[in-house]
Amino acid sequence: MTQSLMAEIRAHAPAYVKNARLIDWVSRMAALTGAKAIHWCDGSDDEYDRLCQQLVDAGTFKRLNPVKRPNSFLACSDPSDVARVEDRTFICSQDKQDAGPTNNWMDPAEMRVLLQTGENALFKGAMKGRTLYVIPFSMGPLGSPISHIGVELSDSPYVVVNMKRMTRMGRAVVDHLGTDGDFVPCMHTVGAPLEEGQRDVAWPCNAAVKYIVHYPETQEIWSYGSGYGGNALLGKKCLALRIASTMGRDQGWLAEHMLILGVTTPAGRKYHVAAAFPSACGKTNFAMLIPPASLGDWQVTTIGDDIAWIKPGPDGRLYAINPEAGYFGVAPGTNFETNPNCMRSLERDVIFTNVALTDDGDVWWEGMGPAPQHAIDWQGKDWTPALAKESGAKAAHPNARFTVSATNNPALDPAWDDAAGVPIDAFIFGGRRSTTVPLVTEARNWMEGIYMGATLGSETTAAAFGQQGVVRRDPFAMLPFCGYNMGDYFQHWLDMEHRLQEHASSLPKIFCVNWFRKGPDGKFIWPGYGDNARVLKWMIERLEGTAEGEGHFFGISPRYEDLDWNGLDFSREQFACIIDADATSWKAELKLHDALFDLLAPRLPSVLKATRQAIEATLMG
Ligand code: SAT
Ligand code: MN
Repeated sequence: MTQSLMAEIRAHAPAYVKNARLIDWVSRMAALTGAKAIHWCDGSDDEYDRLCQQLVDAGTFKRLNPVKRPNSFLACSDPSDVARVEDRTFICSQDKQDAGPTNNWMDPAEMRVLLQTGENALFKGAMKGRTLYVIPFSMGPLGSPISHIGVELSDSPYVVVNMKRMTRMGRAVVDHLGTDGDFVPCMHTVGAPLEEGQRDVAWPCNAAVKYIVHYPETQEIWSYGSGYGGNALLGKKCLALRIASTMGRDQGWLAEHMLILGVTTPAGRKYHVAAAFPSACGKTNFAMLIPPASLGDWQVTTIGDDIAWIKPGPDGRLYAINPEAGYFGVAPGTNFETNPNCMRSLERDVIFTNVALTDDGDVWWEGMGPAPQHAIDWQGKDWTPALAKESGAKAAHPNARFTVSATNNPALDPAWDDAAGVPIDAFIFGGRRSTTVPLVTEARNWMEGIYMGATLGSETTAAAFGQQGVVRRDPFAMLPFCGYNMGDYFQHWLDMEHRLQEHASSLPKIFCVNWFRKGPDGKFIWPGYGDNARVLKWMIERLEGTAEGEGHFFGISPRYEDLDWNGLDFSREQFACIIDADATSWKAELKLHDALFDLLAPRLPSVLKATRQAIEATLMG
């Protein structure tokens, strides 16, 4: 870095930027990437509007019909860039064992050569012909003791406008940083430099080369080649989960792939529940659910739909914040029956990605409602119901998303932005399992609950690139998001029990659920969605000590008479099909647990193995 370039960048930084480390880093990154200009994002609505218009002019965005969908846009990505790329995601810790067998690892020094310092380093000249956007953001309420600040440098204006919706972004964050405040540097390029006179494409990315890289020890993120979702909005999975999980390990707190919801009982008592489900398993739907009126006056409010940062408070309870400020949710399957609150959130000020465009300038996706006679699909081709029938062509990509501010959600909890967080009363672990796992089971103690989280399995979905519908172990729904060795992560959760018990207060209860059991006809048996409130009600009554259940080999599940069936026609026989845990399938299931435990063996806490043996012994008995 030459003195003169440094001075030039300092001159271009707005006067309010006083953080020397930030200015120095931006200068070095501008030089490395060869960006043609630097834009310091102030996070204003005005800036958002200007960038959206710029994206419209560039062909990345289509402005939707302002009467039907005010101030909303549709972006369609390159077909090579539609989901997170787990096989291109790396945890570059010094010691390979610290990344563990469930993460891709590369030596940090080697990775730096590849990305930054080598002769053909990928970031060298990567932003040629493009503007480098400086995106300061806070994960969590600005100034909360649970929050952390990041700064993303990106050559994608699409990223900027998404970060505006998803985080607290802009000048206030830089003001908060002051002269020497700390931040996590997040470097991002779409990896598509523009030569002099070269025309840009609507969705620049690098179809061939992608790297999503984390250095946990130095707390840095480097992302190359993708403009999509968790690959590019670096505050989300990269910072709020992979980097934050290592901070949590070192500092005694938890960064989790969990929604947070508030439940208010008819008697007016308020509880908070955090629930881990893998990507695209309905976290957003659960976080916004509307209990059926037939249950009485139960209310569910949303604190977060994807990520929870959870810290022990001085009273020994766990307090959670949602580090995000918006939702990046799956569109397909969302409709006024499955998630009315979500549909209302999507009425205005939305960025849609990879859904279909209707002839009247609105959006449509599979499972939204009646299909239009004609639409333009997410790849820009003509789509009709007849064509779909013939070829199975989807109008929207199965991982199509909406980006929207949390404040659009009519069920937003009044405490969603509370810097102190909300006290957690229960944890829920759930996966997408068509067999084996019962509708709901309560762990009898912390250990049993940790076992449920650790052995969570789910059938894969379109949220990640790769084969869909196969069961994979997804411990705590964190497999793609844990920034360190999964065995150490289990130990960290186990240690939490002692940390909290020092304060002699009650630990949250732990439950495991499965909404996705299928009958012999291949159809889901449980109605799900709003009716999941019946299960939630049982859990809350268990907390209050007013509901019964029946113990079995890995916990306590409700009997038919323990759930509230008011307003739902669901037979004893149907219930038997989704609550049973039969010995034969569980012996096979335990073998799958073994496969995970063997993989993690060098650092697997021995109590997990012992719990597994105890379950088997009861099964055999
Ligand atoms: O693309 S994201 O990683 O943000 C979505 C998800 O997988 O949950
Ligand atoms: Mn997620």
